Amino acid sequence: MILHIDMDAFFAAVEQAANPRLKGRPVVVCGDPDRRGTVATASYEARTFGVHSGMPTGEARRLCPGGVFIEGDPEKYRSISLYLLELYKRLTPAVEPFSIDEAFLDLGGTAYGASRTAAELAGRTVQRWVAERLGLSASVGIGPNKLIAKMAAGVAKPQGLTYLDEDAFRRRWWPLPVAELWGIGEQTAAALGRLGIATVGDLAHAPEARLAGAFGVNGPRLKVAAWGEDTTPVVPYYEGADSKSMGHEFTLLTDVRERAVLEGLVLRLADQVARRMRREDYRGRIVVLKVRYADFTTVIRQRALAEYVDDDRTIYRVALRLLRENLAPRPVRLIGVTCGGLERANGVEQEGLLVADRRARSLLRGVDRVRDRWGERAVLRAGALR
Ligand code: TTP
Ligand code: MG
Repeated sequence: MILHIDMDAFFAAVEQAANPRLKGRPVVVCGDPDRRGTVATASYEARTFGVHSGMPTGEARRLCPGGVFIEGDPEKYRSISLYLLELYKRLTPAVEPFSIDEAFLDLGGTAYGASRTAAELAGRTVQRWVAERLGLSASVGIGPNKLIAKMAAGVAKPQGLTYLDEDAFRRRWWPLPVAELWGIGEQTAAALGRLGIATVGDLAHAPEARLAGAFGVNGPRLKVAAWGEDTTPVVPYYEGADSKSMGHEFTLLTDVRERAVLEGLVLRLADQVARRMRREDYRGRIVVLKVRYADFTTVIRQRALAEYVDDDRTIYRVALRLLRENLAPRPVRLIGVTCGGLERANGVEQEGLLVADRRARSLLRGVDRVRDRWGERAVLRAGALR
């Protein structure tokens, strides 16, 4: 029994809780309200005017001239996010932070995991705590795995509490466009459309070989998701630090706030970590990003993967996402990438790889050979040169 908790209109709700005069009013939280920038989030009152995350602030002002525009305060939202995790830990130690306002809880092994009723009680309890202590509202999804719990949380927002089993998941999503499935972006949806796969149900019944031909190893995985199946575990945030891990970090000569530079560094660090894992014959499934700001506050964020990896691209992609989700617009003095949850690869290449992956593997082997012979800097990805 997995719970997914997603705060409603998080940044805007925090502002409304802090200032009662904003309750019930359209509130728009953005970067700098006077300059060009985008909307971080809008209260549900502002959403009725069509305002949404990612929209240019100027457009939001036109749609909602009576709105209250507030400059966001990331430090404040992060500290509330940490407080929320502490609340969740009262239900189970197995709490995996997923984003600034989302977390997965594994209720297995607690009394709350015993039945649907018990899990719903846990969900309502969290909602009550969040309301009483912070004046915020949360939506809760409950399901047999992370995928279903995550998607259930979005069913009835705000203040929703939704339980779905696999059958209910299929009944609800099979008629809907594939883009509604968690993890399917615009490009994947378009590529599926070209294969004649329009709905989640189409995807569930698509021939595996066709999907593999178009998407490599990810093809069959998409199909599994369409059935509401997901075996990725909830990884408590304290794990990964304890289990074996390999990481590299880099202290900058001068404090840096340019994203492109930081992203280039993340690529280089991911490359170093992956290279060392291959050399020492390890694979890992937890990617950890560490950022230390010029004022020495340090942020550590991690994400668990569905499978064990040892390639720089996967580690980079995950670390980059963590960076983009968590980086505050402040100068950075140190950045680090670690891969945790390591296990021995035992020299075995991953099985069942399709053509695209086999080519990527042989590229990696080639790079490793060049470096063994000519040194670590003999070949680099272009992005790491920034
Ligand atoms: P979300 O959970 O996606 O959105 P939300 O909590 O505001 O609203 P909902 O009720 O639909 O869950 O994101 C959480 C916070 O992350 C959000 O309050 C602001 C921030 N955010 C951005 O800064 N930019 C973005 O593009 C998005 C999507 C979110
Ligand atoms: Mg939210």
